[in-house]
Amino acid sequence: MKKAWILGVLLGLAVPGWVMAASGDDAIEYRQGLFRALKWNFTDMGAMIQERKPFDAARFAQEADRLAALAPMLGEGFIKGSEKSETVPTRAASELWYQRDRFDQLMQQLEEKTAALAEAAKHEDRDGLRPYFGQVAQACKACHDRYRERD
Ligand code: ASC
Repeated sequence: MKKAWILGVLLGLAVPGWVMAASGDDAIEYRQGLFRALKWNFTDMGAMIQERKPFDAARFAQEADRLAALAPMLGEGFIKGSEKSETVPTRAASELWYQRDRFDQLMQQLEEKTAALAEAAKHEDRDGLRPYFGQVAQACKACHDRYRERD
């Protein structure tokens, strides 16, 4: 019995950091990673929509799928304890935390608009996709205007 207890303690000490609950810093890094992935894909789509590069329907559809997959993950990264950090800079505005319902509504909008864009990308051409793309851009901006601090 004693042996088992000692083994448990030893194993407990050996548990690496990632098995433990996520910290506020982890949450900030997680959501920033998602925002960067969104931006990477959205920027490429924007270049196609604005005719700065040739329209590639398969690629556009793949990128639209990625936006639709990433958008519902964002909210998870805004957990209690991740409001501010000593070590990881965040531009999440203080209003976000006491207007959480409004913030969640805007996140919901982003989910809906990215899903609509991904659906449209299955059959629309560039001109047909432009309004759907514009609605995603508006959803990004609506939230940034309220809940992202200025640079
Ligand atoms: C981007 C980017 C944003 C959005 C926003 C859309 O490429 O970095 O924050 O698009 O400008 O309105």
